[in-house]
Amino acid sequence: MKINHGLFILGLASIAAFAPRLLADYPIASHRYLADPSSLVTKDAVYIYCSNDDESPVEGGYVIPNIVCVSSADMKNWTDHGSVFRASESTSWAKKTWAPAAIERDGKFFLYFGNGGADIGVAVGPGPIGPFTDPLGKCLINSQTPGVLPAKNMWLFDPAAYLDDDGQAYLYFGGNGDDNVRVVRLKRDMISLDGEVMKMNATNFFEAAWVFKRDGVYYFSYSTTPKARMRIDYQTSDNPTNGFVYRGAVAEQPPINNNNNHAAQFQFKGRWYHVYHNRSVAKQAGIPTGFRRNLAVEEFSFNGDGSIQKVQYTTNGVVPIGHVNPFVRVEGETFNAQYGVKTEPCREGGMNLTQLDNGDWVKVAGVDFGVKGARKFFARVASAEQGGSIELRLGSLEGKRLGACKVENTGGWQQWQGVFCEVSGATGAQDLYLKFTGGEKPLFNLDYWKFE
Ligand code: FUB
Repeated sequence: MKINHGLFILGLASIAAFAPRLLADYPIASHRYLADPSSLVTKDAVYIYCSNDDESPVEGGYVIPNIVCVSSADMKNWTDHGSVFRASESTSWAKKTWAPAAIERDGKFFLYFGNGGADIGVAVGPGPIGPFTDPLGKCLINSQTPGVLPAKNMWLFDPAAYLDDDGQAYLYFGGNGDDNVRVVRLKRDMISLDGEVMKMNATNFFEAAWVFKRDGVYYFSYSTTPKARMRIDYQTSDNPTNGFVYRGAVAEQPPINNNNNHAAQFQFKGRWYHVYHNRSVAKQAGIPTGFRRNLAVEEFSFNGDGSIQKVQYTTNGVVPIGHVNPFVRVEGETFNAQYGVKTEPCREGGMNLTQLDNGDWVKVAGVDFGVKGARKFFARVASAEQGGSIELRLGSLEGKRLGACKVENTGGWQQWQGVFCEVSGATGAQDLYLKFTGGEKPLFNLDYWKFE
């Protein structure tokens, strides 16, 4: 079933009374089901690592066999990097990759994940989107790891990695009980433990451990128990492994969730964000929402005493903190909102848009055409069917038409060719809509586009 998030976001007055509250940037990466977000901030982008709910049965539990990464440079448009680590292909011991967390050290990127709630693994790669491999051939932490036990009904999952200013790295994890928080020092190689696992606790601790530091203070955030309404609460300390004091809520249970809650807070280009999951996409699709979560993001700030001003779930989302340059290659799988599209690995590298039918579209927010504007549009496309057109519009699906680019059969869904068309009328910063039109059959795939 195709879900119209754009119309959802733009608002359908007639159904608004019955629809969930209409929120922008809510969801992000709305074309797929992703959960348990954690962040890794680089100079130019934030990478969000997620449990892949697309690959769990709709009503069969959290299978989650792989980790998906999405990234953004402007907090409005998100690029789908697809699956970056699949347990069955890259390990001999894990089947699941729940709630991953990533960290960079010495030019390498490390991904920690729960093999369900049983043990925790680590993968390593040369860049934020991998390729990631299993350096140990076994888990990093299980219940036999010194210091993990004794524990009552502990879930051994939800790792959060933190690299301190003094060069010491820590891994936090655990679940299901106030006394079930654990932390361990990591050696510089990031794939071996430095000493025993240490015990921590947190009031109403359920899951979703996350750590960041601000002004010398360590913030430990987590999901509270169902009894405590599965909020994201936090505690702070001036020490990374002990002395934490409960400080209250970072965020209440998100709208359209009513189930487990998982979030991360991060600073990017001077602003603080809270990325989380809820169940708005599944709800709108009318499917069971339990195992089909989606991503969303809000901005938040701090009080003068360092306490967190509780996240407000807004109706207009986060503000853009950058523009898209249309005169360099822009990936098809980079967008702010969409209708009907899917992504898949592209034979030429990265991902491409696929399953484009007549009427499907993507919106790319804040495309800056400058004063001179654009005269030509280029797209890299492939089609095993009749092709179609890419119609370019500004501001809305019915907004100013810049031109349309014809796509023909290229001989296969991964047989890529470039197409050009003349365009006019685009200057300044605008929301760009790529509307895919044609006949009844699937039209074509789109790898990337750019203007000249
Ligand atoms: O996605 C599987 C589990 O659900 C995570 O590990 C928990 O944090 C909860 O979100």
